[in-house]
Amino acid sequence: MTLDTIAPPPVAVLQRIADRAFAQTMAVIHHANHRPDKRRGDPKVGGHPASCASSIHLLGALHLAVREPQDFISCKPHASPVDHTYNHLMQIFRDHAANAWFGADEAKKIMTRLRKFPKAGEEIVFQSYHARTDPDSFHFLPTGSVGIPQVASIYLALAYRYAKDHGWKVPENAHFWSMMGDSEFREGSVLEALPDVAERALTNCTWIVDYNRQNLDGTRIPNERGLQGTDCDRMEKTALAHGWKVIQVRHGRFRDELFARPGGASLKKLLEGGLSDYEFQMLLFKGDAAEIRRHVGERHGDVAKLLKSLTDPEILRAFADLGGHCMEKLVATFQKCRQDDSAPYLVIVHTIKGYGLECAADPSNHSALPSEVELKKLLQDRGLAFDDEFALFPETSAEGKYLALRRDVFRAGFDAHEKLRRENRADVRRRIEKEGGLPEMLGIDMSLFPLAHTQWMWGQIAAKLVRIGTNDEGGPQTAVSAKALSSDESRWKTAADMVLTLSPDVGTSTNISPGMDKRIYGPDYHGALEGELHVSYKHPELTPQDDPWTRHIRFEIAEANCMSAAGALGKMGHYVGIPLMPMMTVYDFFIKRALDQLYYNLYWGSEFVILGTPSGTTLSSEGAQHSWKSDIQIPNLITWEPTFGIEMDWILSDALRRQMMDENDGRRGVLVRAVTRGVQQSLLLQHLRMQTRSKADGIVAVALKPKDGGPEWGDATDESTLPARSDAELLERVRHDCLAGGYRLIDWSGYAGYEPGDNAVEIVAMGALAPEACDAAWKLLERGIYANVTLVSSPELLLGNLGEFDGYRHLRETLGFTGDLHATDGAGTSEAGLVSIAGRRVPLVAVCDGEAGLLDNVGSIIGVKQKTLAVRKFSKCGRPDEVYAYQHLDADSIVAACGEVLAETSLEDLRVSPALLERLAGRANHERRDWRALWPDADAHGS
Ligand SMILES: Cc1ncc(C[n+]2csc(CCOP(=O)(O)OP(=O)(O)O)c2C)c(N)n1
Repeated sequence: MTLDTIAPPPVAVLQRIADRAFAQTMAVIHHANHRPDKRRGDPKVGGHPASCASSIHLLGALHLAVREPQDFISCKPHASPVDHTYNHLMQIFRDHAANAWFGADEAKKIMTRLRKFPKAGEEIVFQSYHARTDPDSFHFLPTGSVGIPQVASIYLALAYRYAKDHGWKVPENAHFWSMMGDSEFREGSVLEALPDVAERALTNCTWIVDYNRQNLDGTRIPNERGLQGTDCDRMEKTALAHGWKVIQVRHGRFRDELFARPGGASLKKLLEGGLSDYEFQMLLFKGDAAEIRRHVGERHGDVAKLLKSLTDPEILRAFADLGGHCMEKLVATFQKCRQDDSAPYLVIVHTIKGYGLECAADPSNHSALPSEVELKKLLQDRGLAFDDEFALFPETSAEGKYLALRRDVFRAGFDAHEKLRRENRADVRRRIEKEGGLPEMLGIDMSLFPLAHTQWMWGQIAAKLVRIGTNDEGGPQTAVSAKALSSDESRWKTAADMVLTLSPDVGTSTNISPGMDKRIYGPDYHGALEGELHVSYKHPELTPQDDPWTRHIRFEIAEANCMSAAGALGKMGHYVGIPLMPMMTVYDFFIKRALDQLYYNLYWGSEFVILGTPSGTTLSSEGAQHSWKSDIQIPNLITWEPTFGIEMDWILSDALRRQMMDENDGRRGVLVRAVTRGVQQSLLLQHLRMQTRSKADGIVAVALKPKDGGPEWGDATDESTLPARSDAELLERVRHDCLAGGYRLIDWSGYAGYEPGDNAVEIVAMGALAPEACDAAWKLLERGIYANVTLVSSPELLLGNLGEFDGYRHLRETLGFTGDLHATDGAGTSEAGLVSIAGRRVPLVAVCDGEAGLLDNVGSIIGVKQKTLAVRKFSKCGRPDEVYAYQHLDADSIVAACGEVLAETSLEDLRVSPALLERLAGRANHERRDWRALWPDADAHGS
């Protein structure tokens, strides 16, 4: 059974189904607000009946007649109960865990669980707004934050097209429907996306505005004089100017009838802009025919005549007869949008907020709830009992038969979709296995680049991935297509095929030009004039094409659009089994422009990489306005900040491997921050080789040569005379540590004279400030202070949400950060006979080019004194060293901070009672209540 074979039912059948859906939607909301376990002081529940009511018919037309299984829907958050109700009537609630459809009885119970916390036996609930966990989430985009899902939806259309143009199998004929409120249409994100849809020829997208002229705060009162028209006209003009086609569904059939009578044309004119929205709303709300006659008659004589010929109820009916409640017109309109693929469509559907409810058109109806009496009547009028309010239509009724057909089509569509998804995913795995599995790194050769920055390295990696991915696609010869693949490179083939880059107009300035050159993806609407006119320049050629060798999607300065696109492209693994890996490159400072979109992507479970570059005050020449970096901690996000080029390779290779192997649970979104300040790459191995654990086994204490600034320590061995393990071995160790969140770059343990608790301090640094931290360590050594330097590669893994999951194991165990009290000189006996031992912990200084919160909790995790140097004021233009000094992030400031924490780390006296000494010596046995028994798991992480 396919949709083509189902004859559309008479409109009356659709209308009756919508009618029942209306009453049941109200019942869903009623349940949410009348739970027996409600307690005084609980937050309000709500559920937005009026907002649902205005959408009931337009969503009905979509669900019952026009939508097909391969389509996607996004919906204004407050109408989600309407969708659930139609899906209930069609019986398409799915048990995701059991991989089965819920039966009618269970579905009825689920309908009572809107906004309920899942409990044993009642695990399946509905979130307030569409969520992935809902039993009817198939092809529904999550929502909550208005203005975002509809944008995600258009980029999902783009992702489908991209996958198809690149040879992947995607469902045919998908349409992307988004419904939104009229106030929502004012969101900047929506307006930002408007031009992109027609420009990218996404003609399978339809946006529907529920034009009810109200929002949360009340009746919307647009200034028609200022806008030179009503708000729906503004919307229409805006969309037309951006290449959309627009349909306004203004009038119902009764109005059409009146328009055909004498004076009807004037009535139509009056209802299409002759009244302000505010006037219309107030007259509608007042519901007084005499008032309408008077108000209209004063200004529109010919309409007055027509109104005079109508009875009072007819006048009221005419006023309320908006097209948004006419199933017939809505179905016809949406079908047209689906069939016409010459442009995206904006459909402005004129509706009444609270339609069919006592609160209709009431300015204060946004959160108004119908009383139990009203609900009972709504149910009763539709033949539903209050205690079986979610009853389905009888199977033998026209409605029941039609709904059963839709159910079968949707269930079969779901199964077919799942099958395709699984096959695609298996195909990707099979290809990767056949290629020999994924290597641990891409192996960028940096030997000719002793001074490199992480942004440069990103460019190298992007170019290599594009080269590998497009190697067998044919296409133009460019810098990235010249070389044949090595055997290791060939193992990346399928994974690299999934990679594409995108950027809001900062691709060339963030070093990814080679991958962009002649590889811009987009509708191929005019040829490359460079060739035709024989012009040449040192710049990537940017005319878009839809060929399989394209790999970059270019955006205007539209960070939010680009972020939404990254999210949508990164959902292809989940939806279609094609794990595209969008890598978005953006100035880190401007990520916050798209923070809500980033949050949405993560909530949605999308897989993507964001390269935030350049980042921090290290972008010193841009100074004052570009310099800040925030501590972004959102579930499902992992943040990285590499220092050395090789780390960028490890990190991106790991991210790509995890995505291909589906091993990125809890870290599907990857944010990597890079900089444009060159760092001597030799710093890494130079310091690694010095560590005692990098030397041959059995070395207990070594010393530095005096010329290196280290104090001479008796007959300890000069470290430079001791060979270190192989570079490959050292780098492999650091790779592991780097991918776990951080590694020790300078580590004095095992050095003669190193005495934690006395002359030792830990410096924890991140990214571009590594050279400053190293400088500070060497300066401190001249004063006899041993400062270890640890580089944080991922604040998230080491100290953030992901670190917290395993009790910061890497920090505590692998890197050995502890709050241990190290005994020093100064033991004694007090008058009370207590023996005292003095000790100190090793204090630490954290230093980061960004908000202090990025590294501010190391001390509290391990329990030692910490001072954090961070960006605490607006910056200035200058050289990096000048700006670092201004921000107190330079080596001298780090030295001073180390001195401060050492001074402030007080000598702690440990008073030991003779009784404890007795017990410790095993000479006394004393049963005591141990507090650990109260939290048996508290010690599990070594705390
Ligand atoms: C970004 C964002 N801002 C504010 C809200 C709170 N909010 C939810 S619905 C709403 C009003 C919606 O009005 P409109 O778009 O006209 O839809 P209606 O419910 O009136 O049909 C507001 C302010 C939100 N969910 N998301």
